[in-house]
Amino acid sequence: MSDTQSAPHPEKLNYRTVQFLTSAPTLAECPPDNGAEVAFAGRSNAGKSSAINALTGNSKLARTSKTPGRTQLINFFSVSDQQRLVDLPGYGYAKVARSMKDEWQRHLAFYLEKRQCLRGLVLLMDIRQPLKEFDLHMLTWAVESGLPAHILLTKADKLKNGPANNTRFAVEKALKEQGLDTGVTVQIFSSTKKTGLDKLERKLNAWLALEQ
Ligand SMILES: Nc1nc2c(ncn2[C@@H]2O[C@H](COP(=O)(O)OP(=O)(O)OP(=O)(O)O)[C@@H](O)[C@H]2O)c(=O)[nH]1
Ligand SMILES: [Mg+2]
Repeated sequence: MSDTQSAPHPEKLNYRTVQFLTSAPTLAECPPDNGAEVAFAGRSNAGKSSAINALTGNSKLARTSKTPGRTQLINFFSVSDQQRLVDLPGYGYAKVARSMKDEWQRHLAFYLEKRQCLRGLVLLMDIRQPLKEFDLHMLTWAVESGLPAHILLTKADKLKNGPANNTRFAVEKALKEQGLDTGVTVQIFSSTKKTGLDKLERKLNAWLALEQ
């Protein structure tokens, strides 16, 4: 898969000192649109908040839950005063009222389309259920918008190495076949076992580099 254009040796950022910045219910309430930002998106329960916690080594930073739909606001975390991680509300949560669902998706779409400082999208999918309808929708949007995307096949601890790798190959193949592989990379990930954390960090370092 083609990798994204980025500085050859981007600065290694320290994710251990990441702090919660703010929660925004709408685009208007997001922090100033400057510097560089990477958003974590994915279906409800895919493990977005857990991935941010694993990355930062802070299990209490982003709220996780067994109840899907825990993250309902756009949550911002600062890596530095010019670099942020964003925990987006999960999509596909069936138990909230239709009107509320539409409302979130509207804000999500607004954020994705209007945010100038957005450098890349980390798209999380449960390795046991990859490439669902909304994942494809997000990827299509990212590819068409020229926004690089990095797929985390999460909860890889639920599978043995062989099946996990086979899923990764199958996902890469499916993306290629659907013309969704431009600027898109795929990796295996587990927040519980910390699998693939170094790879994710390298991707974030490249995307968040300020001299791009
Ligand atoms: N086994 C395993 N469970 C995980 C992993 N990552 C997350 N989980 C579990 O999956 C559930 C959902 O995780 P969250 O991180 O809250 O998911 P989310 O994508 O932020 O969900 P929403 O905020 O609802 O969109 C929790 O019960 C987590 O403990 C993982 O790597 N392995
Ligand atoms: Mg969450």
